[in-house]
Amino acid sequence: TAPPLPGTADREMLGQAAAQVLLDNWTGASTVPSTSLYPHQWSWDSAFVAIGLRHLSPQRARRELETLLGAQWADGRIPHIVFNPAVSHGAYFPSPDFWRSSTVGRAAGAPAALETSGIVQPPVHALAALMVHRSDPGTSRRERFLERVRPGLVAWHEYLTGRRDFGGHGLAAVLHPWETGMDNSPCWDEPLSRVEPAPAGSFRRADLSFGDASDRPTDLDYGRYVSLATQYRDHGYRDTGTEHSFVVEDPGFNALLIMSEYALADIAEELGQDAEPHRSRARRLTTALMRRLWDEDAGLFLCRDVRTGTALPDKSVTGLLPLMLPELPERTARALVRTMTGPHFGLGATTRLVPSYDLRGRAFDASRYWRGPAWFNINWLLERGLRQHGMSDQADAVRQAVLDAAGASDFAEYVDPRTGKACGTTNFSWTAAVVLDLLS
Ligand code: 9WN
Repeated sequence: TAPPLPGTADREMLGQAAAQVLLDNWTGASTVPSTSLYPHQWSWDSAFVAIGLRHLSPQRARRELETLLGAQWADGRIPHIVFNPAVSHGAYFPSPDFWRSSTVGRAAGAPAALETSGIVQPPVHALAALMVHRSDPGTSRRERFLERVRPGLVAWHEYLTGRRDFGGHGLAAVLHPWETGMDNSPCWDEPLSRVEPAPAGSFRRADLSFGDASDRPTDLDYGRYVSLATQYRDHGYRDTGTEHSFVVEDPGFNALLIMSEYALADIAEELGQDAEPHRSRARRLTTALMRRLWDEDAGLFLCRDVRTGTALPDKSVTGLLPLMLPELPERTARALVRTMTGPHFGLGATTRLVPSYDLRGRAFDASRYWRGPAWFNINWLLERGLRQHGMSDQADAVRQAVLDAAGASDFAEYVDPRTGKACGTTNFSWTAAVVLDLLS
């Protein structure tokens, strides 16, 4: 049965307001996550944006993804930021003069003609490309959209499952907390504690000009982020032949890779090519995820520190994201739902949106970024996960909560999971994008 949604008028107003956010944040070739805090193109943001934008303009959604792929490096990596040359360097830190992709990154295959960061973000792109194609298959076929994006997406997955398999068990590893998209998750506290922070005076945080410092990562976190990025850059962004200080297998990152690998299978099929290699890789990755990161006692997937070979005990929402996987054992899916609705994440009891971190965890903080607040893209993914495993009542409730909280918070970047209070910036692109998708 259809879930109750806001009345038609509310629905229409919410949809119009969400559309306005995406129109305002469009730069002509792509969308910024926020005109103030994040004035460039971000990798996984663009994938979520394209998923929402396809309901407004499939043509813009295709463009969004193609602009991002236009900044892909020759080694297959899709950089986490593509810088807009028209924006001043002072507007965001770290800026192009920190990353130096077009000079230092050349040996690793960075483009010469534009500036990017040198690290990556979660691979939501093939999933987004497939969804964008399906929203307007006629024009997409005429424009050969899938033919054009497929080689880049395949190279991206080759990079992640090849050079980034630092653990040697088939999973992609990340080299920086920014690569997980969940920058200051408490899961990274322990591996980060071994990283010598860059001195406080050696960089200037632009983010603090736009937001409340208590909603953002700390200066100590930033010192370590800068130090890790500097090390990677000073090694020419090489993955091999150098020691990395932070190497982590993240279940959410890998679950998105698997979802995107299934999407590559569907894309191959659509193009009359062999889908089986993608399906079998998705299955192999699912098996590796189960073997390496599932924790029966914790009732969710845990991150793994590849350097020490140990599981990181904090319970983060990243460990619930594999719920999306179609070939996850049903027993595991049921355990994840129990964890999500139990005291650690409180869904349906103390929270209507899934928080980013354990409500009972040692580091829970209801307003600080990825240490507790609920994020809209993550709840959109979990809504799909619940539906995937037949939990349509819970999925409907999450959908309704996303719509309510996004509308009431002016499309906040994230919200206090217990009160819905807006945190971070507002008019945030992926919040508007997932609203458009859930309304359609
Ligand atoms: C660093 C753009 C990005 C998101 C990340 C979120 C935040 C950047 C920052 O903003 O990270 O990449 O400056 O804090 O953590 O998930 O992609 O919205």
